Amino acid sequence: MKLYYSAGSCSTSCHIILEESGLKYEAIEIDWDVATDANIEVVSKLNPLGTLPILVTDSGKTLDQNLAIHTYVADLAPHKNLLPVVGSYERAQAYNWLSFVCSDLHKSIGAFFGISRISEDKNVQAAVRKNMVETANGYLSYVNTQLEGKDYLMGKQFTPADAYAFVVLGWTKWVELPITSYPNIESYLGRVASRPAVAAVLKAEGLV
Ligand SMILES: N[C@@H](CCC(=O)N[C@@H](CS)C(=O)NCC(=O)O)C(=O)O
Repeated sequence: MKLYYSAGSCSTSCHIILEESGLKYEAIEIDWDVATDANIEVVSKLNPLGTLPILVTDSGKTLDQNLAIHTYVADLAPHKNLLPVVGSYERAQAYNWLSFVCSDLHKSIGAFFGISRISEDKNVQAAVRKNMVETANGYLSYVNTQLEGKDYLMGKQFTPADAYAFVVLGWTKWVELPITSYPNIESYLGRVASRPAVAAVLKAEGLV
């Protein structure tokens, strides 16, 4: 399998789950900071949406959505228990978390990166940011409460939602969104970062 990723973006979470799975894979970096025509061509050939992650399976088929890549990889390594058994309530709960991270958390915190594209007017940007901060804090407060007394979002089991939440919550420092009033999130980020597979990916992507 091949994973196309850009360092520190949501695709890092797929990199983490591949590493956690113990499966053989190749990680190929696309550096958007030096987005060359060649980079853009590679990505858009594989995914007309032009976004990462992109997973190319051993038979040459592609997946380009985080949720699909996470569940596909987890199911290829059932002995790693990255997802609860099919048909269980816990399996649905793991999807519930994954969907929350994908549709709510990612979109609210990721939106900060695009503020300057909304308007060049600094007053408009400030007003937009104020609104985004309120929305993001609502989600951060929810996650903080949900993590009370737990190691991971599902409790004891580390699942793809944790890999994804870890990456997205990590963006808060890049977009200057303080999380000091969310102690459960802070300790969670430390716990996830200390997993060997996560530490290996952060190193491989040059993030530590
Ligand atoms: N719907 C996709 C979204 C993926 C996504 O937003 N990728 C971002 C990185 S975090 C990206 O490639 N952005 C580049 C761009 O939009 O130009 C998913 O859930 O996987």
